[in-house]
Amino acid sequence: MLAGRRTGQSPGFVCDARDGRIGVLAEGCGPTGGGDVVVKGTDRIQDPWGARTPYGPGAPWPTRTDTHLASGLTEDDVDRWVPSASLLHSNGDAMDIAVRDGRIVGVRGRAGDRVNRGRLGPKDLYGWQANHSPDRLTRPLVREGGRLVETDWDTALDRIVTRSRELLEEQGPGAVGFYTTGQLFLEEYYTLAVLARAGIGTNHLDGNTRLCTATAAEALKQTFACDGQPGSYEDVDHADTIALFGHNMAETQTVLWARVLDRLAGPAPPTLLCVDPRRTHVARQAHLHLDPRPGTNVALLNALLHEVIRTDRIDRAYIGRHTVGFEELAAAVEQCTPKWAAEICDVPAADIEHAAEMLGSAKRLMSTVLQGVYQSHQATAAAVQVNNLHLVRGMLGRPGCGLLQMNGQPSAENTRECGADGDLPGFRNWQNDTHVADLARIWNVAPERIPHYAPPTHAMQIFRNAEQGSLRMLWITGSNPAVSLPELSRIRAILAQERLFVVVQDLFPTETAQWADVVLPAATWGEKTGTVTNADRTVHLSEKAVDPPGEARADLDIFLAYAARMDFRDKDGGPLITWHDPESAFAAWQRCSAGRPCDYTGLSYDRLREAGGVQWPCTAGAPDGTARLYTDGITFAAPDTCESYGKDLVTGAAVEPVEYRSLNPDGKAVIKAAEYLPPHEEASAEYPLQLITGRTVHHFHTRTKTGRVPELNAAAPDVWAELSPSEASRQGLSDGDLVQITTPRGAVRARLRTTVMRDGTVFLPFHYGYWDTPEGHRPPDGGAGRAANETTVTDWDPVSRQPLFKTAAARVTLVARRSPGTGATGSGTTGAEATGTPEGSRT
Ligand SMILES: Nc1nc2c(c(=O)[nH]1)N[C@H]1C(S)=C(S)[C@@H](COP(=O)(O)OP(=O)(O)OC[C@H]3O[C@@H](n4cnc5c(=O)[nH]c(N)nc54)[C@H](O)[C@@H]3O)O[C@H]1N2
Ligand SMILES: Nc1nc2c(c(=O)[nH]1)N[C@H]1C(S)=C(S)[C@@H](COP(=O)(O)OP(=O)(O)OC[C@H]3O[C@@H](n4cnc5c(=O)[nH]c(N)nc54)[C@H](O)[C@@H]3O)O[C@H]1N2
Ligand SMILES: [Mo]
Repeated sequence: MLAGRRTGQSPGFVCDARDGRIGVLAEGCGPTGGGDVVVKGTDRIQDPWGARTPYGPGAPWPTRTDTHLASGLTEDDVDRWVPSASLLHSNGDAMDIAVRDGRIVGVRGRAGDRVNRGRLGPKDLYGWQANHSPDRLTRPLVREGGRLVETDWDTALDRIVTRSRELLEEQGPGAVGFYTTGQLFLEEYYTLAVLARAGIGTNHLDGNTRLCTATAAEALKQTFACDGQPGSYEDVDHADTIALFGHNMAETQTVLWARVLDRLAGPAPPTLLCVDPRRTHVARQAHLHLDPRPGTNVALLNALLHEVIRTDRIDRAYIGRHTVGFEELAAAVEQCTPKWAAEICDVPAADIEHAAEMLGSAKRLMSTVLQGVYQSHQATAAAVQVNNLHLVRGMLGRPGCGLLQMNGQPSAENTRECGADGDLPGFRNWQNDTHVADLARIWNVAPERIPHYAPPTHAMQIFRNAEQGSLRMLWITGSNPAVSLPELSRIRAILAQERLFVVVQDLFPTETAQWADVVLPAATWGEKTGTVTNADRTVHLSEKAVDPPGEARADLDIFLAYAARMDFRDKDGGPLITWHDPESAFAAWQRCSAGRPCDYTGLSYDRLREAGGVQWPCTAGAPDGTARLYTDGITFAAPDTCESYGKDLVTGAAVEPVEYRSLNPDGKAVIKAAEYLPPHEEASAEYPLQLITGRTVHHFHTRTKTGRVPELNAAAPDVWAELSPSEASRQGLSDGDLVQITTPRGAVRARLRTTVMRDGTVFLPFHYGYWDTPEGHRPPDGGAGRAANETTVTDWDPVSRQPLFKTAAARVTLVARRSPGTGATGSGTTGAEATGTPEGSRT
């Protein structure tokens, strides 16, 4: 980054290798690493990553066991430890749940597990307390005379079944839709996919994964013709260069970040590149930080590819053997010089050249990509260019050459592979009749029963159908769209419609539940058994430790009960769904996954209990799982095997099978070029700033869990907005002022924090809804709200259909000056560097 374009100095923070503060060394760990460490009474609020256990390239990551127990208890007081994995991000940290007297009393990281080697992040350590919240839903609710009243399960399920039957009869399956999540278990998604696709026969089933990892999946489908994470977290151990594209890993995958910090603190550390408009913790550790204008990733990546190709830092042998499309890419980026991109991205051309040199000279390059790329108008086009970078450099399938198109939610991978999103189960291709017939055989139904006349409906379209009135029943499981979808006034209006029958299945009376006709109380993590697969394909078994509160039931049990009442049948008149508990559901899924890329046939609950995390594919031939995909060329892209024939990167139109066959007959990786297009909503006189929304380390999404955890809530109790100090003074604002952020959709009020970030950009965390405000579950009538999505736009990437949460034009105005004597911010922590409040002083 260029000095002078940004103002403000850096406050103290525990781990900051580039600034010379490597962080506290863990006891038992010398500077070259090695020792095993046990940490008790860990404070992950002040120090999200914990003490350093440095290690060198190719060495195993040392263990460090993090534990947190309810105050006053020691491990001697624990009756049982129950194996599980984190469900508050996609990292998949393995942990044991401590149980005493039938209650969860804490957690301990599993030192033997491949993912975290014992470490836990802030949400992992404290998040379990949300299970005990006094406002958990304990009985079903139904709407009576406009109000939600408690009822029994029979009544609640009967209402849903009655409505489903009426709609099927009157309008057909297209009247019924399901909106699920990335936070349930594999067994639950698979059951939901079968009941929706073959039971109801609707095409309208998608997850909030549409907002989250749709682009990860789509980028992999574009390049490798199939979903499936190529890389492994172990690539951190081997990489000599690590590049993070729009990924604030320090706050969103804290344990993976601890692994990176440990490499940075050890011998022969990797070189780190960060691409993010904000000066995040990641940016501060980086050897080079590029801070492009929001929404300009494609221009930047094209320039990086231009330089890598121009300087001939490409692996021609790899390109020739394993790819098609290189010449088109070379031609497309020929004019994309660093100077050209510098104008568009407002990043110095010299920095772009420097970055290209880092990427071009890497021997073991690891890249991660997340929401700074995925939640923008050219999401897939940009993510695909990172794939291209790895392909042209031959950086795939070898230790350290990790390509990680990241996931965000804990089980987003399962949503995708089970087909509970806009895909068919087992990465089957909806355009391939043989794949549909195969699925029909497994389910013992006629192929026509499985809708495949068009791609499975994406979530943004499902809500549109509800808005237009063709969709009359929407069953929402494990998501809070009244806070997390864009343009909330519109979402509330859709959910409020009399004609739309809304079912909400959740732990808490959320903002979304307020609009429901039926609310079903669900059990959650620790209260039910199932498997969960993280971002690097690691499968963990998460076992039931305690009973759920009141009458709450596991999501699997709810789906099974509904399917039984609906009496879904196969083509021989037998029950469509033949399983009855998590383990039998897992077995059913194994049959569906057999022979597909995500093959689970070598796994079992017993095997997972014994081995901890195992990466799919896991088969008789690969009983210990598979660290990396594509170790021996490209495997799933053959026309008969592939999940997708690809799409046009500009329009999103699906490529036809014949076209694909002629383009890629040998099933190689497809190199696809994309032309840069400017963001749809550019800054104007009325809305001079660009709004970015995103996350902070202590909260998860709409805070239904983390907002109910004392330590996490206290760390960041209320919404805030971030501006650079120079931008703030240009707008006549100072740290701590109450400001209003306005876009053409709506407005949010927040306390201002000045931080080091791009001028012309404003940042809002999207975590804050209304359930814990005096108004209750909605913003004050006619006034500004506190949910960032009051302001965001209904618009999406044409290829992945992921909404744009990272670019909107906005203005920031003063509501009230900071009152003297109050803290500088009145709010909690932040991803960027705070200039007002030193990190150490907030509690
Ligand atoms: N603490 C915490 N951890 C989480 C979650 C959480 O809610 N809280 N949620 C989980 C989930 S579901 C997800 S999806 C992940 C998300 O994890 P991340 O993607 O790391 O998180 P975000 O804050 O959404 O966005 C990442 C960064 O993108 C940057 N950015 C914005 N616009 C651009 C751009 O145009 N280009 C580039 N290159 N960068 C840009 C932002 O400044 C931000 O720092 O986190 C997971 N982990
Ligand atoms: N402005 C803006 N908006 C965003 C984003 C952004 O960066 N900016 N990011 C987007 C992304 S990446 C994501 S993933 C979404 C997340 O947005 P949401 O999907 O709304 O995420 P949560 O708030 O985690 O909602 C999950 C709900 O499931 C409930 N739940 C938890 N466990 C269980 C369970 O076991 N069973 C059931 N039935 N329910 C359960 C929780 O109580 C909660 O109400 O937000 C998206 N929205
Ligand atoms: Mo996400």
